[in-house]
Amino acid sequence: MTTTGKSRRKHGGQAVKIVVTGPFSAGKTTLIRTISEITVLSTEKDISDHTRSRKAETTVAMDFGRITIDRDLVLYLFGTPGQDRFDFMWEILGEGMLGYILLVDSSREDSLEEAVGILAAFRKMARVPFVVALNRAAGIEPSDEDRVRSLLELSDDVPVVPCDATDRESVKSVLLALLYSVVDQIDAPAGAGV
Ligand SMILES: Nc1nc2c(ncn2[C@@H]2O[C@H](COP(=O)(O)OP(=O)(O)OP(=O)(O)O)[C@@H](O)[C@H]2O)c(=O)[nH]1
Ligand SMILES: [Mg+2]
Repeated sequence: MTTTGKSRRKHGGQAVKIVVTGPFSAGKTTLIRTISEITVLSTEKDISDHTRSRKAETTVAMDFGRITIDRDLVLYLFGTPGQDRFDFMWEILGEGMLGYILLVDSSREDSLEEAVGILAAFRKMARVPFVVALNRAAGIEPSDEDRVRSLLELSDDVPVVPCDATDRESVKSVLLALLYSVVDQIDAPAGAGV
């Protein structure tokens, strides 16, 4: 990968790096497994602390998957750990990304609160386009989106989209929202939307 997040592939298409980040247990590993056309390389380890009551395993380094959009564009998906004791991985995985998905578990208030700090770290790391995906979003009201926008201090051009990380079409639409944002940013004045 180059620092622009793009690299030439042998047959002339582009390979780009997309990062999926977000709080503990938001659904990042699930999202990548749902969409990847290759078996996802995951680094999940048993949880030994109090968060074990929520699930048995957590990502400790990364998830890695791939999706071919067409012969000219292949996305490499990198999922981050959600627990902040592994936050040193965020910067490593963020290197050279074209954009990122901030995935939040919209059924849990603390997920949104954790997302604030993660987004601050990512914004500091790279001024690249991102989308906020609200996982488990069934029943989300327009007022909930306003609350997310205000808490995360999002400008209007940052998409906030519902997501079901277990559903391929839903994950596709999240990725498309990000790709449209990337295209919009290419057309927009420097610095807009990030
Ligand atoms: N119903 C439902 N369950 C989901 C969805 N996404 C994830 N889950 C479940 O939620 C739990 C956490 O999902 P993970 O994909 O491990 O979450 P993660 O963000 O990778 O978690 P960490 O790596 O520990 O931060 C798992 O038991 C998933 O099966 C979803 O969209 N709908
Ligand atoms: Mg994970």
